Amino acid sequence: MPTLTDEQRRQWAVDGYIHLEGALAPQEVSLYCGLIDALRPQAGWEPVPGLPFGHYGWVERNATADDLDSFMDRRDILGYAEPFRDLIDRPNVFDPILELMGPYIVLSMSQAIVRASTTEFPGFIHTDGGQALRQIRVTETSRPLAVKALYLLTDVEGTDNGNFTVFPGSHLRQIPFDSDAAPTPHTPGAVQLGGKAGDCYLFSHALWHGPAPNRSGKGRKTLLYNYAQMFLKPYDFPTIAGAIDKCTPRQRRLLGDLGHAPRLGDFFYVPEDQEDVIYRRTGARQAA
Ligand SMILES: O=C(O)CCC(=O)C(=O)O
Repeated sequence: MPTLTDEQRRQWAVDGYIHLEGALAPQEVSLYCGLIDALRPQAGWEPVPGLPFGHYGWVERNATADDLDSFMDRRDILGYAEPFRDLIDRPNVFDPILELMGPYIVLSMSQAIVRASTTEFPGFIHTDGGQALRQIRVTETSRPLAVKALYLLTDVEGTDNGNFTVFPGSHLRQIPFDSDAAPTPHTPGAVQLGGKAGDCYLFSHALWHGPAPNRSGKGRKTLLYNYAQMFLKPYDFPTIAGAIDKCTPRQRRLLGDLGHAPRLGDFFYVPEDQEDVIYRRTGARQAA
């Protein structure tokens, strides 16, 4: 059953993203904000000084654990609480993802970010997937290689308030990235999106995007889940193994449990029950 409207399909093809309003109910927004706050005193993967850009190290406790509006970037969050696992395949967001990507996918990354209100951070525009994927785009009629779901947990209006910023259409047209003209949240063509806590943005890995500066006076909280075609390597690994026992068969499959001991051919040709498991068809093997 198609879940996307014609307008959403158009927005995906032309702009490279879809804005899903009200994906989470207000009480869920409160729940997830509390769970993000509760991550700070717990050990986990975060950016640490000394590591190359974009790399994460294991930290025992967030240094700013007591200031809940300060910056935090925690990766690999599925092991911390069941509600984080619920978002792996939450139907009102996952069904559109399935419609866009098809059934041969994995969840490659989970993340919680708090963008602090500060005059220091200028924003950061990029594509997803690092140096290699930055140079790879697919056509309007192709399935995406990777799609991210960004759950907004803080109301954002105006500009430079931690807005999720996009360059509509840039998933199809390259933007120079290795020069002094690298895009910023204020480069012509940038659109600083507004949204309500509970909204979700789905966007292509190839879309130039990122956070605007945040001068709002409050931290802006988000959750991010990245989905990729199966042959692409997941970005997260450690607690996926710890969390997997508590997951449903479909969630386990999305985390890379193919239902058999590892063998060559995995993540290349899919298991015979892949579509049954992913579409949750009656009779799908429960052991997956
Ligand atoms: O924090 C944001 O608004 C965007 C995060 C982002 O750019 C990303 O997850 O790739």
